[in-house]
Amino acid sequence: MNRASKILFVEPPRNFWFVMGEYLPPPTGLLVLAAYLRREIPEVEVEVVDCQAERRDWEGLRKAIESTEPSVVATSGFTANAYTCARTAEIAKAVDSDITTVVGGSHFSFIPEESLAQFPEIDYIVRGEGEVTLVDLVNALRNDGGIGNVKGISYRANGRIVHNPDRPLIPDLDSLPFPAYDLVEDNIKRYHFSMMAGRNTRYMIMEGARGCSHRCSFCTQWRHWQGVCRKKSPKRIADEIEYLNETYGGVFLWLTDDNFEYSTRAKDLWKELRHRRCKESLMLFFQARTDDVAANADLVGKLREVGNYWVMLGVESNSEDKLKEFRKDITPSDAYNAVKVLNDNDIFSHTMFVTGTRKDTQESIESLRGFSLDLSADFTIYTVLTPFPGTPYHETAKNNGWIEDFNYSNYDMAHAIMPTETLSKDEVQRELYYCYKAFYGSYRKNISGIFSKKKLKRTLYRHMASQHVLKKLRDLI
Ligand code: B12
Ligand code: SF4
Repeated sequence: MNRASKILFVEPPRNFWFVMGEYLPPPTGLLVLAAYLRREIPEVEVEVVDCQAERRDWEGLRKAIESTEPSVVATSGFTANAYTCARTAEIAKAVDSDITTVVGGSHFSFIPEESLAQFPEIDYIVRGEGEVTLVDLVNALRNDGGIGNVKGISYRANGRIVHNPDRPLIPDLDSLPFPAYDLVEDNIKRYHFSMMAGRNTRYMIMEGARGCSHRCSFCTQWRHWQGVCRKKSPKRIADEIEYLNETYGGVFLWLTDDNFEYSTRAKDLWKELRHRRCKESLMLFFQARTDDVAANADLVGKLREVGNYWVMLGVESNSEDKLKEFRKDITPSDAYNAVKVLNDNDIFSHTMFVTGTRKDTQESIESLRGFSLDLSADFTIYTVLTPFPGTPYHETAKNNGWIEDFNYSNYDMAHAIMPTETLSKDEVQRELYYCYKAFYGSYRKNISGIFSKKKLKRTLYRHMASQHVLKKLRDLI
């Protein structure tokens, strides 16, 4: 068989992030890659197996690979999912050692050397942006030569690990095809985010941009996209929203943009969406910075008119010093103003906090808890500072010997990985539980949440009450 005549994209069996309850996301990265590959090399067969949606365990995946008979198996993962990618490759090789295995995503991109040394079952790592590199790699495999010229890959050759030069970014994201949702058509009805939108509301994820112009010390995203922020045009975003809504019934649409930037895009996106019928049924989710939301109340209100019901804000800390340490370039007062803008516009306000920084003490985390309650957001997620490979923070933590847990499956921001100067790793874990307990353990707050006027808030509090999230967090101590 040709060395790359049939590509099987695999979403492996994975654990869900219990903090967010039960949900089933579409394998967006794989669908984006599949669409591009299919357009550029139409003669190559492309299939997707989504083990999550099809309820396949590892044995189920083995059977799927056996029956599909692919020449290439490709999968994707971030740090917490890295081992599931390696296991996928291992199963592919066990089915047929001639299958070429390819992985990508933010984790492998940053530590290709370590990953190829640790996982002999992985043949190629695609670093950074995947579309053009995958096409070049598949072409090289089909031609049985030219691997050395494929930019952006790492692999083994002649007993050593080789890293080809980086690949330049695609200049215009509008040039990408729509994600290949048709390849998972049978699964589409299963994608949901029941904690928020309910089980029957179709959940889809779409990209409006790649990268971020900021440089936060704990974040992998800006480096993954080479420090550059590229945006799709508002027209393209609206077309894609409309397509997902009208062709596949997508309602709860999660924009992957790490920093939506109302200041630069909201007005034009509103203009694009306001005359489209789909706006009536949409539930758009954006991630944004507090300074941007606080400074653009009018634009936030406009996007609410076209379906922007939920905004997640990276508040991170109540301490000016910590915000400086994170290189976040925001102030605690931006958080108050941003949450107020969202609440005033009847948008579900979701705040994110980081605990467990080096200087954190019991008192400082107590004060962060107080601040987070005072903000009056609808929903709050507390995380522990996690030294993701690829972040500046990882370098510092590694060089100083702060990392106590090297099991990447625990890098989900709910497991403590490091102690602080004054708190042990276990105490950091306990403090995290106290944060959630303060927010979700109050009887009065829960009752008002369960009967809130905001549908999203009602669903969330019912979920929190029924899913025993607090108990699961306590079990981590
Ligand atoms: C949607 C999303 C979620 C959703 C669904 C995730 C899912 N599908 O399972 C939810 C809310 C459930 C979620 C949860 C979590 N998430 Co999340 N999530 C995202 C988000 C916003 C979008 C992912 C996406 O679809 N991107 C679009 C695709 C196209 O981009 P991509 O995957 O990077 O793929 C491109 C390249 O990387 C490359 N590539 C990637 N894979 C492959 C594979 C091959 C074969 C090839 C050739 C190329 C390639 O090519 C692609 C196209 O160029 C990202 C941030 C982001 N902007 O990407 C965070 C992100 C992936 N999440 C992150 C984290 C930490 C988490 C959580 C652990 C905790 C948390 N606080 O959110 C949980 C854990 C969930 C779990 N246990 O699985 C981090 C990961 C950091 C890291 N290095 O590990 C990210 C990067 C956010 C961030 N700012 O740091 N997440
Ligand atoms: S945390 Fe947010 S603002 Fe900071 S670099 Fe990452 S995506 Fe950008």
